Amino acid sequence: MSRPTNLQGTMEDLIKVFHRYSAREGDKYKLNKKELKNLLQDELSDFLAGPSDSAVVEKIMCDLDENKDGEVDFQEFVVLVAALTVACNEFFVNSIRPQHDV
Ligand SMILES: [Ca+2]
Ligand SMILES: [Ca+2]
Repeated sequence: MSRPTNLQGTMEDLIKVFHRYSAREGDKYKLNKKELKNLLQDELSDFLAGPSDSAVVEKIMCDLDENKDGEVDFQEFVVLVAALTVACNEFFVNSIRPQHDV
């Protein structure tokens, strides 16, 4: 089987990464606070300021936990990924097209 297109591959990777962390404790399909912290630390430390700070993790957890069950499921997790991707894109667009004075 050939390697899927880049975007498909990226989506598969995203799912794999989520499950690598979510399966560690408790509910296999949800991230508890510790699992979320590990994921942020290991995977997103360049994007997020102070992922090892428990107050930061607490805030992210709170923001993401849409249904307030105290854990982050995949659907809630992709919201974070989407938000970070948008932020990255803005940075990228701004860096290749510098803003002109108005
Ligand atoms: Ca879990
Ligand atoms: Ca939740």
